[in-house]
Amino acid sequence: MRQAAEKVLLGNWTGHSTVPSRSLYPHQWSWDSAFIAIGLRHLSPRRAQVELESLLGSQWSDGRIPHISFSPAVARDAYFPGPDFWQATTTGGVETSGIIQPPVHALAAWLTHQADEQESVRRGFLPRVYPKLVAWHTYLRTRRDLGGRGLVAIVHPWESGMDNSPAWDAALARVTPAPLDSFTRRDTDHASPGDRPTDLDYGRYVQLAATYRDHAYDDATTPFQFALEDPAFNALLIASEHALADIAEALDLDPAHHLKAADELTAALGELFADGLFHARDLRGTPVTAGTISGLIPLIVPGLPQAAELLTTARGDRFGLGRVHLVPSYDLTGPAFERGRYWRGPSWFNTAWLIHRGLTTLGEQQHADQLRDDVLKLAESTDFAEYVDPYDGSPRGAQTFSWTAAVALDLLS
Ligand code: 2M8
Repeated sequence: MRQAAEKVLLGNWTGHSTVPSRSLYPHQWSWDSAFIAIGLRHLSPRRAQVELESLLGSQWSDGRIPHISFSPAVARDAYFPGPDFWQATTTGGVETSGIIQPPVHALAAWLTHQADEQESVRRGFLPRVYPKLVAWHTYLRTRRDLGGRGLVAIVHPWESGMDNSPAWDAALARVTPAPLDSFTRRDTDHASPGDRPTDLDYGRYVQLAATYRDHAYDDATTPFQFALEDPAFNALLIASEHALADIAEALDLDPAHHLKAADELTAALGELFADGLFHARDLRGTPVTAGTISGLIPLIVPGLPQAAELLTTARGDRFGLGRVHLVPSYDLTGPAFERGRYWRGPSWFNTAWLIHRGLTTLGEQQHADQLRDDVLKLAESTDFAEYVDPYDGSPRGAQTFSWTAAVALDLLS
């Protein structure tokens, strides 16, 4: 099992970073790289550091870490939307997208450092990455506090990492899609269309991204039609602020402002809690009622006041913790549930890792162990599938998928 997981990561390694999938996603993705580093640190702490540092090499001068760093070695039209669509090049000459993804990076940097502290200190890893991670969090907490309530807002479904989650349906319904003949999807060349977002979804994704691009990715002047505070995004920022506090301490710096930021974000996040679950807040529309895995991910927040209630929800009929495979991406009893379609029901390995970490921190060892066993069993039986059917565990999307191998490797270690 360990060897099989390592083989996937080695096969997807490009020399300085890891592609999520050779076929479907042939560039470097932001939150994928963070999960990949968390697994890669057991195979090679040095490579895990290179993975994170190569991603940070695509950071913009305003502090944002773009969701894709494009590889010049890959055909420009291998993935849509590619570099010609985004038209974004960093001052260092790296072509990137202009949107972001959830901030798992500081957590990944801290865990990577811990994998081999002596070597990490010798290589000067933390002093190099710390200021970049601080700039990233500063970008999020200032330019992206679009609601003025102390939470980060996402401005595109791709920014959540949970692209076609039912939580975005109402907000997306307000967006006029780009004409279908104005772009060519490449994802359905590699994965079954039934496992992927619909053409209508893609038309809207393209429209939103083009509007941001046409305003030079300026958060102050872009007329965002889509602006939501996502629980998982903010919970991961809190976990990463705690990690920055640990990093600051290791560097003999004062961690107090990171802990203060974590506390402020945790208090603001509490306002998204209703009926046993965290829900996204739509800054342009009515309250989001869809219950998704995003609403459970705050389980990873240290000292979360709502943890007990959240755990009850995870174990109930809506998410069936311990009774279905991994943790479904959307409420099993919800009207939009689809067992095979991407983020509308299937279970994912990265979110299972996050829930496992939350359960472990809460001392829920039996649930944590059961989830761990299921991750390992399914990763192997599906040849490291991108996601699985929550009822029968059958593979969906791509195979030999990097973060699936990475989180399996981490849970094995
Ligand atoms: C998926 O998203 C990309 C767009 O970023 C896509 O569908 O083309 C999501 O699952 C996202 O969470 C992930 O980071 C990315 C690469 O694995 O694929």
